[in-house]
Amino acid sequence: MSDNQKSTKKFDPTTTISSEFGIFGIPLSEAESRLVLLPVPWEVTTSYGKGTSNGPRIIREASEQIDLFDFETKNAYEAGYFMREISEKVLADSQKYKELAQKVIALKTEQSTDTETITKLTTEVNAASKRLTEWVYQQTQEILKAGKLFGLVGGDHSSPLGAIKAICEAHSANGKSEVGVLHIDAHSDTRKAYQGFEQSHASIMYNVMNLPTPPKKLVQVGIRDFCEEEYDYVENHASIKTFFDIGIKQRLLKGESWSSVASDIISELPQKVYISFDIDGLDPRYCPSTGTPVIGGLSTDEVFFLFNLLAQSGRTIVGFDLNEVSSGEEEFSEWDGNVGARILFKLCGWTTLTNK
Ligand SMILES: [Mn+2]
Repeated sequence: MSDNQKSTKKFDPTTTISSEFGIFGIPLSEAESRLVLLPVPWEVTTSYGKGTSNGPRIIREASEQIDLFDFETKNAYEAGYFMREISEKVLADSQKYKELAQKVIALKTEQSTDTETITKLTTEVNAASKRLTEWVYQQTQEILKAGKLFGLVGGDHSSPLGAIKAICEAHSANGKSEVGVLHIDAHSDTRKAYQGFEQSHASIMYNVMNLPTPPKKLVQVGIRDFCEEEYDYVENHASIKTFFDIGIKQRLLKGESWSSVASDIISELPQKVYISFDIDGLDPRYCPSTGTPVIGGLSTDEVFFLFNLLAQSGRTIVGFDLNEVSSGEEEFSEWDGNVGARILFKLCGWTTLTNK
């Protein structure tokens, strides 16, 4: 590369990368960056396992080891990716209301007759979740209004509801959203409420489909853990197409290619796509500390192939979230953070490239 070409870059990754800089070691401010990441360290309604509120922190720490040049997305990072500060207030509220939610779960498990306490605590947790969703909604609107591309790093899977709301509204005509949600997950997440919590991680896609301006389409991939009510809901909803994990595996095991399956997935999506990526959609070997791991699932190769094909199809990624990356009981899990950071980097790259 000539000196002339180099000087057009916003920064030189070979000389300026340092851990004192931002996510992926990119030394740019929010104003200088094309894409802004909103960390949401929230895990109030997680039912099993903990540590998802550490997701943004462990991903950020692991992100420093990633080589910026990428075989698929090349120099997309030069546009700049910036992660906002992890909010201490959100983290403190998450801890506070998670304790209340745990009390509710414990009382219900022991079949307590103290319905007054259960109702009171449940109401408090639901109100806290609503405030979080409103905060995420406002933050997302602010980032979009500044002309930035948007990504969210959770937190449990309830954390992006406000972001999906803002993005569906931002891309709508006559009150109808043009956005399709590509939802990668082990779980359908279409419960009306879970354990009494209206904004549970297990209800995110039910809540998304019941927004005032819902997405045009919901395409679920890798789903392998759901109840009968959820099965009936997705199978009978005109705007939902679910690629169950077992259905995908049957096709692959009979000799069909992933390329063919991935094409079918993409063909269900409209031009504008929001990706909601629950890390547990992957085989648990990629996310051993996630709260609700389920056998089966996708490989990172399959997911990266799907992203690439989505971009090649000419569709635009209008935003994304990555959620349920967890440290488990520990403060840090290098492997979970490492996989999360690599997926986040691909999401940032393809979002940037599909918005040129
Ligand atoms: Mn989920």
